[in-house]
Amino acid sequence: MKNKSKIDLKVLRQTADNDLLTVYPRHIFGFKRSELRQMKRSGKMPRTKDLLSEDRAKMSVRQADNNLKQKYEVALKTISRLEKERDSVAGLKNTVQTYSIKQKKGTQATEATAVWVASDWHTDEFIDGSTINGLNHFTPEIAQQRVNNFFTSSLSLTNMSAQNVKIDTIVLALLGDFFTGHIHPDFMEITDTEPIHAVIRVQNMIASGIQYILDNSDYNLVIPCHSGNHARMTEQTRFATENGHSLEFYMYHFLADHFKKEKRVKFVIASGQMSYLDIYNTRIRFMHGHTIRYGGGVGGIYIPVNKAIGQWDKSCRADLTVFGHFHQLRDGGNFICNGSLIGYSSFALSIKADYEKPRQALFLVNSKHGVNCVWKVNVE
Ligand SMILES: [Mn+2]
Repeated sequence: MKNKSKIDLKVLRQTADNDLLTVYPRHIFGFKRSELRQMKRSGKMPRTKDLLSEDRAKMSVRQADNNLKQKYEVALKTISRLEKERDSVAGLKNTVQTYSIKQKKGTQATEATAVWVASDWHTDEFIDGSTINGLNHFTPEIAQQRVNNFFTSSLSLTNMSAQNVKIDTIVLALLGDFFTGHIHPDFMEITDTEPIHAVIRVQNMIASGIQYILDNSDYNLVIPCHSGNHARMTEQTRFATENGHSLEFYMYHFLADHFKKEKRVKFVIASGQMSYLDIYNTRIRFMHGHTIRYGGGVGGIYIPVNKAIGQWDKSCRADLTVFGHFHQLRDGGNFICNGSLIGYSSFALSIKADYEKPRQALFLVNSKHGVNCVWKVNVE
């Protein structure tokens, strides 16, 4: 197709039906002069419009060729990229290597003490599920069952831990509010009996639980005791003389007397609102917790608790403060707040506590690693 560019399209259009040899005899569309003469002689001279459509068809084929070529280049690049990706994935496959971890068979190089935290049982109280959206239901019979669950589950967890670390002693922290009592007139309507009967009943539950531990294990028992705010016989909380008005303080002395001949049991009945116990290198402060002021602020008990601990640490520092009262199990690092056995109640609702199932805390104090293994013992 030589010299095609020299064709004047304007002229071609004018002579579309004429003999091309007349117009451009020498170089029309690349035909040789002799060929043109031959075509003229044989009467097969191509007409301009036929030649144009033939050319357009060729151009369209060429365009299609170009498109195909572009697609092919893109396809080649895609294949190349995918091959690189495949190679890098194949490379990764060979990078995973394992090393061998040797099984540790309880070397007993360290030892631990299990701390069971018992508080906020409220064993004489009724909870009508319909008053708290069906979230909990509680009767003195259910209380008895949950107390039994507390002792059996806690012993199972302690035995399980003792498979890997030497455990000789259980600290059973009795932190108060084992019954609701009648400190406010409306509590008379939600309890099944009077405070004296309630305290005798729960005293027997605790004594039975201690006896269960003695009968089913070889652990020694250290039992720190604190009164809750519900055990008082006064209308208002008394601070310096609280124990003198507390039915729980009285109960602890009866319990200590009951087990006085048992060498494996040691009661530590606090004279004040808090007591300290050193377990290895960890100093623990026990208390009921009602002297911590919490009004349901955003962020929960953490801020008021840390504020109180900061003040108490100025006079007598502790590594860990353990208390109940707030019916919500929290491990705050420097404190452990116990859950409740009664579970979600109108009290929890009124202090805006998060909903949680009835549970009690159990943790280990390790001779080398300090406080670890903070369990939530489900008592339901
Ligand atoms: Mn309380």
